[in-house]
Amino acid sequence: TNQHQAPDYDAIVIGAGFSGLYMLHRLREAGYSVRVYEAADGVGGVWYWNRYPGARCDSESIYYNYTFSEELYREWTWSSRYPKQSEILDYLNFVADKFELRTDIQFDTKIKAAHYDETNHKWNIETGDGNNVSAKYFITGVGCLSAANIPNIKGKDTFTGESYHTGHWPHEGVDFKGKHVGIIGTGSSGIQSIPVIAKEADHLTVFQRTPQYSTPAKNHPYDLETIEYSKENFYQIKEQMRNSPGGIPAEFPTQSALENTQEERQEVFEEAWEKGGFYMQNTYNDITINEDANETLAEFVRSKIRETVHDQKIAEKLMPSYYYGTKRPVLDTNYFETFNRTNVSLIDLKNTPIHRITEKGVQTTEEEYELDTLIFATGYDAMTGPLLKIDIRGREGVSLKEKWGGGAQTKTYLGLTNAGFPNMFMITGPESPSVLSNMPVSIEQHVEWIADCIDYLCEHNIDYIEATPEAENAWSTHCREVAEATLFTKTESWYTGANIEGKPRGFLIYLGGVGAYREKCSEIANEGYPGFTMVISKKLVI
Ligand code: NA7
Repeated sequence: TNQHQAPDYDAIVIGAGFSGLYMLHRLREAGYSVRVYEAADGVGGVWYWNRYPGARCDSESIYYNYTFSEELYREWTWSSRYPKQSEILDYLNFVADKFELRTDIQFDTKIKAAHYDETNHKWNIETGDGNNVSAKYFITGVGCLSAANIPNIKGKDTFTGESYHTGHWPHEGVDFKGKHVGIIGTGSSGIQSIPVIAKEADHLTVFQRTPQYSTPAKNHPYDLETIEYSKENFYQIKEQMRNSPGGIPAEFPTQSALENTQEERQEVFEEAWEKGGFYMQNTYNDITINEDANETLAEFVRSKIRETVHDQKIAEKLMPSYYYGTKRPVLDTNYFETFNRTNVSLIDLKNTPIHRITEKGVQTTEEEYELDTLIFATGYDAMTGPLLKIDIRGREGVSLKEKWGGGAQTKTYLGLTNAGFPNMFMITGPESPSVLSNMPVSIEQHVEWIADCIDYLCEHNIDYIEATPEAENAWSTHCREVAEATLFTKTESWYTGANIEGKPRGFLIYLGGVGAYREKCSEIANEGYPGFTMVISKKLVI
């Protein structure tokens, strides 16, 4: 062979997190040649990068794992209800070892560009180290929350102390002892890390822009019965997760909050509060669609904040007013309690916004706060961010960025494919339900759908498959209609793009639920892929 010719694979996958690992396994088992590229030096994706103190998943452990192999499910035992970052990372390393995945993963390698070559029906891919490879299928497993956002605050590079983003935490950890620490942001990352850092630091200053309806995780070590039950009931749990709205086996409530009296609601909310986790939002069927129903739960959580925080002036600042659940719900361990500590202060940025970052710390419109360490828990350019960081070009050299109008006209077919981008598939793409579901369950469904589609194309000698603009328009419209029937679109959040300065607004998550989405995707596959164009080249296939 010509040694200058770029290596050629059946499929190239970006990312070695939950998505990329299973995609590799699934395609390799079916006999395809696959190459995975990963920017980090190990597997794990978000669980490789998010090593901030207190980092945990808020899906329950026994559901936050793969279910494609019963053997794998039985071999791994989780230690507690909510898995901590290092345990999930251990799990993904265990998976990579068990299925010998590392041999087909190239670590420490970013993908710079992926361009579709219409003549050869190939994707030409350029890696960060300047190498070129090609593949028939191009699959992204880049995650939804992997493009870190450090807001463009005036003077942000002048700070002379240590500074970190929660999603790029140093592997050796950070020592807070004797330090004055500041943290900007009170999303999941901020709220998980604040109680842990407060215990260690000399002083912690929390810069809060929007307060949160955080509710207790009630994390605890698993008892043997729970573990045994989950292993014995593997198939039942798997089925329940796959067909549920959120990817976890939960009963969907059938009652409206407004059908109950105040006393009855109080009892229901108290019970859910005691169970912890996401039980709160699963109390009534109209929490995220009816303003009055929503307010009953919002007020319940505010009353808990009032009870927990001793200083009522601080409690007041910690009370949210947006619709409950329309920003990503947060689970915590002792978050509100932390504001009773004497070494923790809360700065309400709604009253006194950050004026600038200085050499010494953070200056609000009122005061300068001197810090040794400044933490950005400021979130991510969600969903489209990680994809638009790569120069992806489809037919006629049109980039994904141009196609999506910089994000303003993001449209996909099923969140899996794009018109104009033949043989490209997105795992957990925009307009799929993934980021608002138990991720591994959504990921498995995407991976299996993509692998089945590739099998179909090969069996039928099809050169390429591509979503039609009509099918894409219909799916996008459907996504928006489902979202607009809820309260989600009425709140500024990373769901709508509002957290990123200059990012166009849109609602890029399918809210119809995991089970309904699976059915829709399966129906399309079973009917021979309506909504797609499939092209067989005229050359004779012997
Ligand atoms: P989030 O949930 O996006 O939280 C980011 C936080 O940072 C949030 O409180 C923001 O306030 C705040 N923020 C962002 N930009 C600024 C500026 N410029 N000034 C002050 N405060 C700011 O990210 P996380 O990492 O916590 O969680 C990400 C997801 O990971 C989480 O939802 C789970 O799905 C897992 P805002 O609310 O925008 O006013």
